[in-house]
Amino acid sequence: NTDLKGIIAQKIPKHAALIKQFRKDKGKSKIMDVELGQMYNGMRGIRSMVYETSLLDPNEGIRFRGLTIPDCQKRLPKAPGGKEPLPEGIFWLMLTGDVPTQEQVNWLSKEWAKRAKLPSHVVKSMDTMSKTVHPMAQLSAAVTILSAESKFQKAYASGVKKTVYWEYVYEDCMDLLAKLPVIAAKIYNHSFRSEDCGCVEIDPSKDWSYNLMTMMGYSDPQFAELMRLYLTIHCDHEGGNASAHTIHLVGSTLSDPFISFAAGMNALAGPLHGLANQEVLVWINRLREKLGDDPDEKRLKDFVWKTLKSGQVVPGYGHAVLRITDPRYTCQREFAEKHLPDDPVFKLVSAIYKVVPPILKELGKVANPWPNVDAHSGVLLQYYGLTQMSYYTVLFGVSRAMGTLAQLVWSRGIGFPIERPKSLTTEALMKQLGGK
Ligand code: CMX
Repeated sequence: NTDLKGIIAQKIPKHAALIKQFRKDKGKSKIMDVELGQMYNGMRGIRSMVYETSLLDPNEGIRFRGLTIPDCQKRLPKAPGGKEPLPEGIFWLMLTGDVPTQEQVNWLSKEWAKRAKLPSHVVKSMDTMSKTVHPMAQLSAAVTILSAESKFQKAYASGVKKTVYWEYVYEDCMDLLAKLPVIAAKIYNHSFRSEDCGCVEIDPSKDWSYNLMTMMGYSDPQFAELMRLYLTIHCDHEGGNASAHTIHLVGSTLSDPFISFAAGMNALAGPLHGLANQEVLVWINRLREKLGDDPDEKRLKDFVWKTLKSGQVVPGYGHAVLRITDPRYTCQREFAEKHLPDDPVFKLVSAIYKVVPPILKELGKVANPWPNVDAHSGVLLQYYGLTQMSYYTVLFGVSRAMGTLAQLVWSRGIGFPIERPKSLTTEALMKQLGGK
């Protein structure tokens, strides 16, 4: 069955009814106590959101609808002759909760190809944007103006009932997902390719990742495999991270999916979040300039300490939730071991992996000394020739669309209200707790 909308049309009311009953039975149950320290610490660890597409365990990593990354690598459909999962599969999984068949995934590739064309006003705006605009800002701007096409926005204005909001949100999300590779490729070509290639044509017989790669001017089938893996593993990381949470929050105001997603991209563009993948390569390149490709351990340690003493973070290390090496790091490392074991930058990344965690532990304040996803993605991209570091977060964003937009469909389907947590002033807190 490839009627994706029909499948979720059956599932949404069942889940909404389940939640209704659950709230009736347990609505007053206490989930946790919130400590004052948590309020001043970026709300870290406060359980306050419902987000259905994925769940992050500090000591195990991410699960997408119950499946780990190795599960997804094993169980999700592949491209012909390929070994890595197709991102279409993880989107289907997150949206429906079911592992898709090859037929369902092939249908999705075709469906996205069908919806991929950009309206001419978006093309024109993108083509005239200054090349000095950061690729993430270009992404945010392009998606924002794409909101002129929003079916949800028009349906809302025409007064449709709340119970069918999700149907229009679904259409917008599918349109946006279909167009994102074209937007991403246009940003790449506009910013970094000397010729005005205008070559952003989708091949409807190919998958989403392959099309993105070819529209950017690449053709290595192994790079297509990397793209599939990359776009699969960056897709979602439960709901509280800055980009997912922003999309969830803005979506809850009934802003359309385009501007909701663009808002999340502005959050992803921060160096403590998605931009860390750019920062990692910038940092590694600086290290290579200073120490060469094969520095001994002592010089490497000195370089890390110098970074820390100058008040900077070591990019790609640490996490707000995880307390282990990120499984997204591990699977990229496995990809590198298989396909580029002798690459000097990969060897350097491995050497860094040995020296950084003990140093961060020694620092005493870092909750998680282990690498996150961003510590490994840049080295793989540069190996295949994608050396333009300021572009890396765009690929992260294209992938992050899948989880966050699948959730957006569910959020409107379930009828989640506008998000509005309570804030307090320090004065009010002191009054309550008796501090000075
Ligand atoms: N290098 C140096 N110091 C670090 C550090 C790192 N990699 N990770 C954390 N710390 C520091 C924090 O800056 C903080 O210091 P102060 O108290 O002086 O401000 C202290 O350790 C405690 O922070 P934490 O509880 O361990 O971490 P947070 O939950 O506050 O922040 C994160 C998490 C990811 C922002 C942080 O680890 C960091 O800045 N890492 C480097 C940037 C990075 O890789 N970001 C990408 C994360 C993944 C993603 O979202 O894409």
